[in-house]
Amino acid sequence: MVAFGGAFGLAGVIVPNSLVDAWAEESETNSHGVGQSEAEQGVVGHVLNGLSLSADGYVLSPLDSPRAVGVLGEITFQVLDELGEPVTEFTTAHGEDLHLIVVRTDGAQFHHVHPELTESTGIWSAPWAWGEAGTYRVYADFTPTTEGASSITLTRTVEVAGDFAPVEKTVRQTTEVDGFTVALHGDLVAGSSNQLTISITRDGEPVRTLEPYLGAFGHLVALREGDLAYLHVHAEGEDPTVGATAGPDIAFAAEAPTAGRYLLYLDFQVDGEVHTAEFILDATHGDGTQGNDESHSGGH
Ligand SMILES: [Cu+2]
Repeated sequence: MVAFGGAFGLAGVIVPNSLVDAWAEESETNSHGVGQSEAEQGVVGHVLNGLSLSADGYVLSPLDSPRAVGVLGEITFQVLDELGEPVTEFTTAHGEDLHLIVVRTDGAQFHHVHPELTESTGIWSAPWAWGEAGTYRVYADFTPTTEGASSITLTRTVEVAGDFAPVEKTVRQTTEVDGFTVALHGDLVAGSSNQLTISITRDGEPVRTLEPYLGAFGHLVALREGDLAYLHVHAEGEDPTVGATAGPDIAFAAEAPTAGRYLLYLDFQVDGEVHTAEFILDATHGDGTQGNDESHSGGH
């Protein structure tokens, strides 16, 4: 079973009604992985995304960004090919040629932005200021123009000088953001696809005016605590048409590669504004036992 960012394997195991759509960024628009079996990938178990600065011959260059907290500047980088040449053409996926996710390693300070490409140089840039010190993981999520290419997620670490107090990562299934209450129902289970439903209310009233954002009513990024492996899940159902609205519930099919703790970030749009709701969830073992229980650490 391929899951958790099996960007190439996913399409090959798509089941009717696209349950496994989960965990693979852009699987519906880039379902080119057909025929590439796990065996061909030479991988036993899950293929995880967002753990390396290189993949499939592509390399994420070092990033340049403001040197200190609170300084407004730019974050810039290139995607390089195997010859070290900057890549200047990409396949648009979910409305953008490249999605940049930035998060501190404690899960705080999450950002999802869309930098601009200077085609003559292959340099991506976005206005940037670090809000707090700490160690950050930056993920560049893109799809090459190569025939049959699947999306790729490359990552690097950036250190921002200064003191910081890591936030505590306790399970959080309901969260408040910008006046919205966002509740997540359902369980993450290792090795099997499960439905997660997210319900959005404002002042106690269900929100029925969710708007499509980048081609879906909701984008869910999940990071595995411990290595911050990356996955990107899109809301289930038909791709929304322009002008369509949805809510208060959005459903996702999700499968965790292992038991343990996951950090989840939902991007949703209401009245033209994008909001990000953060959750922390423990995935259970397939047999229903808790994943993050310390008492298990020596037991398996
Ligand atoms: Cu994006």
